[in-house]
Amino acid sequence: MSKLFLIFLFFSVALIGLTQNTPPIIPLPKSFQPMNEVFKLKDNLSIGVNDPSFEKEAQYLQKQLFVVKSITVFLADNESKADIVLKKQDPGSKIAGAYAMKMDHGKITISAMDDAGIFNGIVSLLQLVSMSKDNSVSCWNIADYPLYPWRGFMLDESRHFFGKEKVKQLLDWMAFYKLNRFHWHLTDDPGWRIEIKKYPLLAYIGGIGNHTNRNAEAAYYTQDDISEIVNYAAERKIAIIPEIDMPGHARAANRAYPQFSGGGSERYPDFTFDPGNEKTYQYLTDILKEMNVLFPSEMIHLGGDEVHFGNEQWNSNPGVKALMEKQKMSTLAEVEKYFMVRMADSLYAMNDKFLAWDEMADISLPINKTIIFWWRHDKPEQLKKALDKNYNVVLCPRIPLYFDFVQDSTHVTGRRWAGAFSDLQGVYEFPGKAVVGKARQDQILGIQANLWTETVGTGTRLDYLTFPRMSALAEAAWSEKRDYGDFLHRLDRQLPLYRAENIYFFNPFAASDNPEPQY
Ligand code: TNX
Repeated sequence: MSKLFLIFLFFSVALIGLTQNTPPIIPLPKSFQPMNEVFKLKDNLSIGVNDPSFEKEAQYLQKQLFVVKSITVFLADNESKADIVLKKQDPGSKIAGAYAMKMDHGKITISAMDDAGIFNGIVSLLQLVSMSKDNSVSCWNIADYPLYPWRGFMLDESRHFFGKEKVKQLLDWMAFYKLNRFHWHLTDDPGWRIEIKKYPLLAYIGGIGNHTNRNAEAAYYTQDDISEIVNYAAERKIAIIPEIDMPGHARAANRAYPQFSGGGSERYPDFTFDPGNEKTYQYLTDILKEMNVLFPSEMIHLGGDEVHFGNEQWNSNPGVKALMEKQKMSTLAEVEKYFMVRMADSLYAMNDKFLAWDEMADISLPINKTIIFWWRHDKPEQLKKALDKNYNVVLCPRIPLYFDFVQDSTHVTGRRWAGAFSDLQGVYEFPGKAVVGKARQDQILGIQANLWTETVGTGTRLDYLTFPRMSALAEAAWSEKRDYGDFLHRLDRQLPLYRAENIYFFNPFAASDNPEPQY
């Protein structure tokens, strides 16, 4: 960065500092008003609820006040005398997750009609608390609701496995930023990361290896681990959506159970499951049944991407040939569709929604049980197709929402697309005006960033690619009105929180602070 630019940055940040009248909260609330008072946080304050359904949220707040500030408050049995009240009451918006917060020196009241709303209010309060000095919390009156119901983050743990503690830390930060969907990419070519009781070799053998070391010791989540993480996420109002990628990206599974492998090409041997073997459908459905038990979100992502990478051998597979004849199919693309429709039916039969990458916009399925993820930023026609077919869509285009792409022109490890990458401002301003026309807006469930991990072998690098872009993602998903300068100012104030947690983040104000880590 040039000196001149730094001087410019310094003065613009200083200027914003002088005129700053937004609360130190990311994502920025819809409307707010400074109260010019402080609420003094101290031991022996009490939290009350006017509805027993908010007791879990009261406990969460109690616990976090202790974690963040070592302050012990208690739960009151009478809300009328409590200092902090969680109230079932119309917050002024009917949107799910809406809340209002009123604060003065003697009392804080968070009101909402649903527990997600109460939780969102608690998170705003906790951000103010984290920013407070001497436990004097600045008071704001806030009325707030999210722009999108789907505010997602995806982690690929097949390419590299990070484990329970890292995932919990990510869930903590997601909650801090009001992100509410964790998409967990648990299977792919390098490794299968979830225990399936009926097919134990998936974890024992499929779990061996990763993208950089094919002999790495088996790494996977047991079903107990999964339940622990699902509960941890639920406490933070985050739904977990697991992904079992099929019919392609299936090499790890195929190493464990080669009898269901059928496909591949010279470059990608054993890349797909065998759509020409009737038993494959039962096998995969059995796996999905266990997933359905483990994940209460009632939706499973079945991938469906990049099948053409390695389905060449379907041409010579006798089972596939027989299937094509029987079903009167003439192309491999039809076989792919046939396979996915059958697997989607398995999910529908369990009352789960079918989620898939944008390749699957080509098939026609019940629109209220299907969600399409638009990822190919270079194929806007695929997004248009999904919308024209009336599907609900999550937007996660590579540029700017793939976090394995670099975020700064000087970075060398990580992806680019014809030179383009995913910088903080690009994430912040997404989707902008042009991506989706007004008429189709209500089919957009939300936005999601995807962290693929071919180039992410350590927690340090995971941090670096995630922070601070996760904060920009959060504001893009929550707040309709955006002001990048004001956002940067609020972000700057949060950097000490990253440091306090030993997060190795990219510092957009002083890139040399933390050099780019390699793999
Ligand atoms: C494409 S996104 C993929 C992933 C890779 C990613 C790397 C998608 C549906 N498929 O398998 O990890 O690019 O950026």
